[in-house]
Amino acid sequence: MTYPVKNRRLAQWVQEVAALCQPAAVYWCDGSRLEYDRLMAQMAAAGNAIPLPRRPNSFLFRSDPSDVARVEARTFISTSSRDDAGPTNNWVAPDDLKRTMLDLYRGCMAGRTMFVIPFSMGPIGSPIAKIGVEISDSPYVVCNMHIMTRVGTRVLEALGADGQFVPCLHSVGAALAPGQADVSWPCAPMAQKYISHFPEEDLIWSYGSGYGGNALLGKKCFALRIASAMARREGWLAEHMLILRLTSPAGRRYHIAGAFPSACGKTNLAMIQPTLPGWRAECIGDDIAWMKIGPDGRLYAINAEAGFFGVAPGTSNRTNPMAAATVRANTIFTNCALTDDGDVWWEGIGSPAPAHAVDWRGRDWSPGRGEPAAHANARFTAPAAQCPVISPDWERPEGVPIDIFIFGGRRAGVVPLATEAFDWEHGVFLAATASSETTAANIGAVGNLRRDPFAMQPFCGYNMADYFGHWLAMGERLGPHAPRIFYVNWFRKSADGKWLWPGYGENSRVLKWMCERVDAAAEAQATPIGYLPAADALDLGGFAIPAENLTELLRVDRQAWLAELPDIERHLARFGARLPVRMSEQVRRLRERLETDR
Ligand code: SAT
Ligand code: MN
Repeated sequence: MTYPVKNRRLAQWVQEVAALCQPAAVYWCDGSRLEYDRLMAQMAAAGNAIPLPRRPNSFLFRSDPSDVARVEARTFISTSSRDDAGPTNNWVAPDDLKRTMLDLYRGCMAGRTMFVIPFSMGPIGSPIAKIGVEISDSPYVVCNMHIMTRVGTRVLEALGADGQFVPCLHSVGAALAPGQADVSWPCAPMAQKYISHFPEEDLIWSYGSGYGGNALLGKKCFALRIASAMARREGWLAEHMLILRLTSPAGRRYHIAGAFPSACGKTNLAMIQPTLPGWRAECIGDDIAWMKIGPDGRLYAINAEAGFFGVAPGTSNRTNPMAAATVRANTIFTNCALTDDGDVWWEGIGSPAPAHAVDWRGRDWSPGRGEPAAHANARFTAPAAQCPVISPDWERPEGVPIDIFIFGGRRAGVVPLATEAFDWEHGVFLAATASSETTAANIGAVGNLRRDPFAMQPFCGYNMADYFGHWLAMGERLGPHAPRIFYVNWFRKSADGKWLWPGYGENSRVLKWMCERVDAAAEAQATPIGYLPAADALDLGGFAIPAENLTELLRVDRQAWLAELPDIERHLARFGARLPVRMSEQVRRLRERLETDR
């Protein structure tokens, strides 16, 4: 077989994978609209893509009920030494993992087409972008990759004869015997799913799942797990962050990068509509930021992706009107409910539940059923360019200069609305000890409190102790150009379980305070956990929030923080001697401030 590609390594890899997986055909994706339409038409003809007449060129898919989210328990960082993967990652030795997976891959594409998907993470030709090639036997994956990344011939041209790419092998793990009918969402049983990363050779092998980050390998697997390891080697940052530009009434621009765990509001914040008069926000990215130090010494960020893979439930004209507008056309919906008039519906979409719908499993549904109609991790895949507030600079090859980092998570108690780090090192500590209640973005229990350092716990491709060290080193390189670091919690609740802060557009009040802190124009008070907004430093103009809510939101509960310390210490102790001493020193100082400070 010969292939239409100059890159010898790519041609050889494709040949090897075809020999291993034994597909019925090999198809090279050109990334064209025609290709997308043809694949969608084929999936619609097979009954797997449901056209949505009310949203032009949009389709609904239903996954297998066992394949609805990322599977952290089946995700592996395979380095020669276990310690290099660290305590936060599942580890299997590369030779063993490869042996197991080669057995699974053997003949696994029988009866299916093997798609070769050349893609770029970041604008093609950007000095921060990188190229990957995904091989997949799922046409659903191809169409999603068309939206989420830049796919096709242009990428092969940029790759050239000897350019570097990250090989990303994916199979749903469901070979078809001759004459065997296909199911609508092929996948393998849980025990056979493997989402494997080999950071020492920049290689990704995924088997058995067709859903989201398990299967769209440019996203979490490449742009975070493999890229974080590359970034450490090469001196840059690959982070689980949204990027947004905020412009003040005076026309001053601030660029903000924010890290929050999956399903904690990154997409909403990325598309924020500020309620403060005169403030404007533009979206640059909602999930993954790649950042390099520019010639002027500042940190420049690009959005590694080209689309949004956002959580549908809770997305409405009220909570995120810009996302609602983004998904009006050219969108793939997965695991949403279908209404009788042929539109999608989900809990929190802003319209009343229909009297009848078909739920995400394809069953008749009515409001009294006691089960949600859409899966909690139902998603939309939509082109970023369709977002009404996408920044005109969102594809700027050199990126945008970051002024502010925000970290955070979902915490019903203890953690105040906003905290500013004392300095970079303290900021790295705040991020390293970030905590959040778990969400439906991973298969597992929901609502459990866990430490999610930098919102990267499921996404760091190496030992997180070394990752903290890398952040400390980046701070030293950035020096006076280092962005300010803040920690927020939009999710604090009252004793009777009500949200204390309305969130969404009102978060602009907190963002404004951060911008003013950058310009030394807002007051803060030093507390044992960091700087908090001074009593009157938040702009509350035109905003009726009960005074007691604000008091609680900005309260540092010393006893509750002292009670957190053992968990923080346990969390950091997991890293043993590899933990940078500056981090253990930070806990010691926090304890000291909490115990002695009045
Ligand atoms: O990893 S996914 O892309 O499936 C979603 C997420 O966790 O953010
Ligand atoms: Mn994410």
